[in-house]
Amino acid sequence: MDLVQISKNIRRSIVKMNAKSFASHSGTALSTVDILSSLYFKIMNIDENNPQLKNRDKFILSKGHGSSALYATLSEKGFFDKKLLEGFYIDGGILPGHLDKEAVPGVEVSSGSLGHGLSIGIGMAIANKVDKLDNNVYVMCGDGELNEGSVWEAIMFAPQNKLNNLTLIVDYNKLQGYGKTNEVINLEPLNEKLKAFNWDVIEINGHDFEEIEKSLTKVTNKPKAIIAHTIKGKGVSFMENEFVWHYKSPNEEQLKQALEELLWEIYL
Ligand SMILES: Cc1ncc(C[n+]2csc(CCOP(=O)(O)OP(=O)(O)O)c2C)c(N)n1
Repeated sequence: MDLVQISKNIRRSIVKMNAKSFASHSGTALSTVDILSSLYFKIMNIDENNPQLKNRDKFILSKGHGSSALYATLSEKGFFDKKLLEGFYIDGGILPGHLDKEAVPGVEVSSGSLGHGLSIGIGMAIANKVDKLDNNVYVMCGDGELNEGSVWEAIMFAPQNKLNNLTLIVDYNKLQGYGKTNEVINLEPLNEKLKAFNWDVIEINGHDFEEIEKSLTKVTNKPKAIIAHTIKGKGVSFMENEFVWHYKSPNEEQLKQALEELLWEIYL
């Protein structure tokens, strides 16, 4: 399994989807891709032919405005026909702009209103313990999303309940909707804060497949937080670290350039 190639395919789908529907959030989606491909193609116990499998691992994209990334990953994995991606965020299409768990198989939680995914993931992790299932729950939040107080309630709650089957992944791309995260509300020192709340904390490069896999498979006796340093817009040169790609969608020429780069770019 070639995670580099899979991630490129997912990125190509993302830019095509967002160009076709004139949608925002290309940068948001692109920063998550290498973690999503690792989870869905290497780490998680899931079955695309049986999405409701009882003993499955679950992933929640709490930053639901990055929906194009999860839809593209699920279709790449075979949960549904890639043709459906063409109906992303347009009238008559079945894939809404923010994540909708009723739209297609494989989306575990509807999201888009920030700050709720971790609490929902905690509920799932507790349910697994009650049902004596040893499955894991993974929740990805944006760094800006950590400005939401509800996330910190969940961060307090999980260790109290010894949820070693829960992983929080912070997609730390350093940008959010209205500027740089450290200028809006600085999260630092994030590692120490999460440790103080009694989480097992690992810091990684969120585009390095080895580091991603090592962090996701590390066994802990507490809830685990992975601080993944990522690049907003990763993989498309003119989108990388450019705040404006939170909002803009690629025009025809930009789409062409993005697709060329994603085909030929020498990765990492
Ligand atoms: C409760 C709530 N408040 C505000 C918004 C508007 N909003 C959409 S995206 C965004 C910024 C999110 O930044 P971050 O979590 O860092 O995600 P990124 O796009 O950088 O990956 C905001 C404030 C929202 N979706 N939900």
